[in-house]
Amino acid sequence: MSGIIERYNGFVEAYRQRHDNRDPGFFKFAKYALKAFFGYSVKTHNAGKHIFKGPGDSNTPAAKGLDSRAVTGMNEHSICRDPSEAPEGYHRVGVPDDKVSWNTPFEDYKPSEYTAVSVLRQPVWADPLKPKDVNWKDKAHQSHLGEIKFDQTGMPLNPKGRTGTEGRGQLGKWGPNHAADPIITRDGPDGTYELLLIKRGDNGQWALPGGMVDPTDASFSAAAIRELAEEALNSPEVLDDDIKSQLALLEGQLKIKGETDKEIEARIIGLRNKLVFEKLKNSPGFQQPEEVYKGYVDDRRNTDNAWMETAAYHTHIEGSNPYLNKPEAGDDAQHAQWVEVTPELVNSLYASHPDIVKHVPRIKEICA
Ligand code: RP5
Repeated sequence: MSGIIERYNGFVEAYRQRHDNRDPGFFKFAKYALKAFFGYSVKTHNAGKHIFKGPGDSNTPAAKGLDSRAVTGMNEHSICRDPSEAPEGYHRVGVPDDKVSWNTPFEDYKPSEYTAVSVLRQPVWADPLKPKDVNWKDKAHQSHLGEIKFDQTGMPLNPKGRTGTEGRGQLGKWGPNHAADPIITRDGPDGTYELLLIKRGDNGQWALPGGMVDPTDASFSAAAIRELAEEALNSPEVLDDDIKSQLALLEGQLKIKGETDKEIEARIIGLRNKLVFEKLKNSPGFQQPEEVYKGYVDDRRNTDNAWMETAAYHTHIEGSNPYLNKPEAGDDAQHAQWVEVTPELVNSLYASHPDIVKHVPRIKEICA
């Protein structure tokens, strides 16, 4: 069994390296091909389409019904405007606080355009190259914040306003990109309160062990539990005899069929995660996790046309849950562990996670 686990970890590392590896040659080719065949410019931008002349102009978002959702508290929309927070490949132009709202004219606004090569290659999780080819009625493209607004060229508009970057950045979908986040707490020693966290593989920040919703997830809460299993429950200790024997059986069958090591690893990971998820969702506290937040995430990957939204679910672990005793990182997380809740810790969490976890009354109280 340890062989399976070692190969599994090796597969994850190899996947991570492949995923991070940008290909400038391909990017250059894609840029010219897209422009030649679709008239779609990757690097240039059409500043004119974002020039809104004023409240009386029939092309202004206000005139088209973009409501006060766009005028928001700046703390909800500051990380995704901050050039120093931007992931590799993003070049954000400055958006002053008083020019964030699409309702405010910003004649000189020239956002830089960026869509990652990994997205332009159109993997299964990414949308078509142009927003007009998206099925805006499908479930995956509905926003927790209500109706999505578009500019006059058909580009979806970030409901919290300008970010200094247009395109999709690293996000696969135009408009909302849905995630689900589990908030798992337990009582620690000496009256302390603990939160199960991961250290993110991309920027090393502590974060909730959440991730993107898959089309196969039955619900947002199921997605949150699946992500918890994938990102934080990779200790061999969570593999009970039943799971071990099912994995060994699958490995044997695949070997007899002559599958490659790579294929075997991928299938073992898939089955392992599925079995841990099934057991976890039937364990105490996980049948009906409490939804504490549904909305926008101020994520450093957001752009004017693609942004993160999440639904977060709280479960407090009473006593011992064998799956959660010894967290161990998996998927794209570097590290997983129970961490004592302190105001400093909470305020240092990734993206909007500080605000999201404060929806748990005890965490809010500790941070007050
Ligand atoms: C955040 O990014 C969400 O709240 C969620 O925690 C996470 C999902 O993105 P990946 O971890 O899959 O990159 O915005």
